[in-house]
Amino acid sequence: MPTISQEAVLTTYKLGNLELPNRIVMAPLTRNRAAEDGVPTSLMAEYYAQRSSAGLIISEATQISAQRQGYARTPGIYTEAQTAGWELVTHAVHTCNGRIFLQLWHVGRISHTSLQPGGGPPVAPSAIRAKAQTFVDGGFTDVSEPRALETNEIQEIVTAFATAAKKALLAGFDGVEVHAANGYLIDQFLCNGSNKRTDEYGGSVENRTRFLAEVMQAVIKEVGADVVGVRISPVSTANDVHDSDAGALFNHVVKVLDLLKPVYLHVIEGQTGGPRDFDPHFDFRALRGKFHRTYIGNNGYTLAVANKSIEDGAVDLVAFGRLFIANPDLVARFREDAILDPLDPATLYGGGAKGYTDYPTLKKTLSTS
Ligand code: 8OZ
Repeated sequence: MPTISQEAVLTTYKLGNLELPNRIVMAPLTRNRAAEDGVPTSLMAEYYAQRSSAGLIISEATQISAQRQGYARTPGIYTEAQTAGWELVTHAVHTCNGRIFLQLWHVGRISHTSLQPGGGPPVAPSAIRAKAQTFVDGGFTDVSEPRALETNEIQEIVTAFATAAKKALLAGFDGVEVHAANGYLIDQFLCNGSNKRTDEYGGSVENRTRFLAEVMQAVIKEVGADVVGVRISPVSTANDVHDSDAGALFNHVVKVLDLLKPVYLHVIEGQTGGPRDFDPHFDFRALRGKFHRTYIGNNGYTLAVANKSIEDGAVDLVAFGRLFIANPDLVARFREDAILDPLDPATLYGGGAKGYTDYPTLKKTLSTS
């Protein structure tokens, strides 16, 4: 019998028109196992299907065009071959009664000339190189110096997000998540450490939020608000992004998002991949109160913290990242209050089935021990 403390995450939830069997979300996780040309593989379909007992799966970050790639072997959603590859994934997840959103990604300045079409510089709000690394040809390397986008290039990127959303739904995804977190292009526009523009996309908090608002508006217009979520990371400095007043910035961001009514707001509550304790001056509870649709909390949640946060009304759903890597049956393990397996850091990024589809389920572990 589950104890009281296990119950909240295991209750059902209505997300837009989707009935989620539990409140456990698989967070987006970059694993660098797509084919060379960004085509999702049958191994990826197996990996996601293994995790389909999650209330909702959010796919790994997926580039919306060739210019938007930042790392080797990450998938795309702009060629027919990529769409066909994703169909294998959505079909496998749906066959196992799961639900999956695709995360739409433009890396901006977090890229390397060797990954850019024609070997040119990556693009960014301003020509400021990040103190960050990317993964190319089996190794890590410093990111390249970007060039600043011309004002008249921005609409084409907004449109590319909407086109990618449409392709995602055609490939069978249940919805899309706009990646506005972790120091990638949208976050680079939001934060004044990386955005020094003097046009209508830079300067005031309102101007820096304009690009995100236009992307959300375009994507929602294309596929409908009930199938569009968005992820933000208000205090994370991942990929060298920072703002001099994150409180004022993200209060405005969430106010704007609330008006646009995406189906959920997904928040990394602290440093990405870091511990749950965050800057005490940032009030995530207050942020949550400003958004009136579904709130997904993420970052270092344990089962106990997840249950308490749901019971307290601090979150509706909880996204788990690292725990889903080594525990494909995380939902069953939570139900049983079972042991959780540790992940192998050596096989996180790149490679094949090892450290990807070979983590055992609890049932398998028990039957072979
Ligand atoms: C880890 C390695 C590469 C990319 C993110 C898409 O942080 C990522 C990512 C994570 O959002």
